[in-house]
Amino acid sequence: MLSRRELLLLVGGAAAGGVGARVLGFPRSEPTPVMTDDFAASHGPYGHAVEPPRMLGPGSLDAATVPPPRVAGPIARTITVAQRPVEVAAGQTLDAWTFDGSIPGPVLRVTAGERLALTVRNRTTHPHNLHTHGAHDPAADGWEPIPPGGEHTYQLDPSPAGLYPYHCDLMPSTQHIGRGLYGALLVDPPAARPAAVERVLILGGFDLDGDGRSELFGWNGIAGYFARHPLKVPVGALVRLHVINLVPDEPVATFHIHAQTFDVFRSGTRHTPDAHTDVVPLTLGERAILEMRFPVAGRYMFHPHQPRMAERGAMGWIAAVDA
Ligand SMILES: [Cu+2]
Repeated sequence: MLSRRELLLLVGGAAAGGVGARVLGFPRSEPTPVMTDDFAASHGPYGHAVEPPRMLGPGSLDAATVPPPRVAGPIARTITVAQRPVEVAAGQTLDAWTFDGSIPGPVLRVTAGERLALTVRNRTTHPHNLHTHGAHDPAADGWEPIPPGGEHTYQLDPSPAGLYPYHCDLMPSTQHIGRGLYGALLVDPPAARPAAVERVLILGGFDLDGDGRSELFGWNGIAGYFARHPLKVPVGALVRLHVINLVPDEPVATFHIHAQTFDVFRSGTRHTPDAHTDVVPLTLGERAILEMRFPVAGRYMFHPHQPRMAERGAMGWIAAVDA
C-alpha cells in the first residue's frame, strides 16, 4: 500500500507533468454547496458536500493523524520546505507550500525540557521559517526568514507540557499558513499522561482562487476526508484528541461532536480539565486536548459548528468499533 506521501507525490507529479499546477476554481461568489434531493439520494441523509481525492483511502492520513510514540530523551529532526501542488479535495488542487511534502507537516513529539534540534531546509524560491508556539529560547523562536536554498537549526527545549502549533511565521500569514506551512508539536509531561488512543486533528482552510478567503476546509489537509473515511476508535477506550485551529482567514472555529461530551484541557498545559462540553471554540493558533470515551458502538459526527466550514469539507465521523 502506498504511503500518504507517495500518494501525494503521485498526485503532484501527475499535475506537474500533465496539466500543470492548475488551481481549480471554487470562487467565493459561488453559493455554499447545497444538499439537493439528488445529492441526498446518492450520499444518503448524512452525506457530505465535498469529496476527498479518490486516490486516498482508509489510513492515507495516518502520518498526520496518528502521533509518533512518546520519546523520553532528546530529538533531532530535519524538515524540508517544498512547493508542490496538493489535491486537497477531489479535483481541487492547491499550489501548496509544505513541510516535508504534505499538509500538515509531520507531527513533532518531545518530552518537556528535552532538546528538540530542528533543522529546516528551505527548498523553495520564497523565504520561509518555522516558528513554534510555547516557551523556548527566543533565539530559536523562528521568526527570522530562511532564504531560498538556506537552512537553519533551531535548538529548542520546549515547555511547558502541552499541545502547540508550529507554522511559517512570514507575512502574509494568510498565504504562508493558508498554503499549508503548519503542523503540531506535542510536548509530553515527564510523567506520561494516562494511556489513550491518541489522534491529531488540525483544521485548515484552502484558498483555491487566491482571493484571500478559504473556499474549502479540512482536517489534516484534506477536505471531506473524515466524512468518507471515519476515524476509527475502539468502543470504551480513552480517546485523546489533539485539536488545533489553523484556518487563517476566519476569526474562530469550533470543534463539536455529536452524541458525546468531552473533557477540555486548553492548550494541554494543565492536568485537570478546564471544561466539560461538546463544543469548544478555538481562535487561530488556539488548540485543546479533548478526552472522551465512546461506550456505544456507532458513528459520531464531528465538525466545526460554523456551517460554512462544515458544509465545505470539515464534516467528519468518528466510528466507535468493537475491538
Ligand atoms: Cu512561509
